[in-house]
Amino acid sequence: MSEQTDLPRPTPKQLAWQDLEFGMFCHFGPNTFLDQEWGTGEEDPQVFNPAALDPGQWVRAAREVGMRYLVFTAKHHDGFCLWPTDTTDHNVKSSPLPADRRDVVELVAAACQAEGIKLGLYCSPWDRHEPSYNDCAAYDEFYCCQWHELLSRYGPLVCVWLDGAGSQGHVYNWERIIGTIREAQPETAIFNMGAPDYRWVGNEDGLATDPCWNVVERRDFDHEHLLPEFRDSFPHWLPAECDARIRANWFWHESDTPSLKSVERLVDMYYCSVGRGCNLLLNVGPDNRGLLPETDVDRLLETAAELRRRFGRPLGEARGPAVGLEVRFDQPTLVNHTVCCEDIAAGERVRSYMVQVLTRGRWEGLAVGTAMGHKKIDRFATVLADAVRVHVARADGEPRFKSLQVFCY
Ligand code: FUL
Repeated sequence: MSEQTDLPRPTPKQLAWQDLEFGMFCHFGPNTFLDQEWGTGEEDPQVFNPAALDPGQWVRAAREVGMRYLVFTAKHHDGFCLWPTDTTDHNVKSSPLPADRRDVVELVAAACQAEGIKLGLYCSPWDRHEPSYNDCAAYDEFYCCQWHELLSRYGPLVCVWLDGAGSQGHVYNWERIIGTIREAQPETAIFNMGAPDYRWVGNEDGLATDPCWNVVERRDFDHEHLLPEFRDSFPHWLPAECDARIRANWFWHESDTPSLKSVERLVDMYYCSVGRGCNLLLNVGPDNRGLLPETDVDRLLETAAELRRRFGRPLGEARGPAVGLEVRFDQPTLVNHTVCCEDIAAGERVRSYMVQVLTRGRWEGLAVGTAMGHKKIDRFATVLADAVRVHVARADGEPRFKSLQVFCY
């Protein structure tokens, strides 16, 4: 294995975003009150009337289940703005909410600040209400003004979510839009469009492929371009986020409570996203009261309890950066999970590895993998081990580890 220094590396902003790992997505707006997912833009702002609106309840739930960021739909495709924007009348000022409760983005930002959760905002490029949408240059101006307001009024945003849906055929001046965002908040991480800092994983089911490499061939792809097969020479660091729904839909619907995913399904989703080195952004839609449904909060708490049961306390831990990380036990110990983390600040170097256990005097392989990256969870049949180690079979340069943790549940 030769030392190599020209591998793509994450920027500090990307590293910080990857460390967030798990976040809550909240889709909320007129759709919540109309039993629909994609508003036409014709909705009467009077329908937006959450009588018990309390973003503090959303954010507390996020914190209690170990989420570290929350992405909120400041504007969805229907063009209705959940902050008192100066760019259009189609906003919360025209809703029945009392004057001091109208700036929903402000309420969410304050709740995040109080609970120590990072805030991200979604503001849909595709806008079905705004008449200037048909004039690309005029709409660029309008859309940049919206981002300018969002980035200057609500404190630091950890990310901005640029959704590609619905924009087919529309030409955006991405250079200008991205420039506006970067000028207002250079530290915010941009999702997927224009010149992104992180990318969409390619489905809405919380499933990353295994492997899901952090490096890609091009940064300028959008959700229509699937990634080609990985090559060592790929030049760009662009980690992936798995966005997924706790129910069948993004917005709350009275009728879709039965679609609430089981703890088993949500835990599995965690393995297939965070456990494959990606972030998981799990949507929980506030209901028409303006609260997360109790059923959904309970399901989240049960899921978090199960994750804590599995990963709360390692039986043993070895810290990097040495090659050949190894955990030794004082006495034979039952194990069935490992969590390996590369020190990705130095790039993604591991190309192939094996998890081995020392059992009755012999090293045996129990799991093999290719990408390790930010975090890799491997599970295997329970075995009695005297030691557990990671053997790197192939790497680009000297691998640098952060940690190897061993678990059993
Ligand atoms: C999609 C949108 O069309 C959905 O409504 C939702 O916002 C999801 C996160 O992204 O592209």
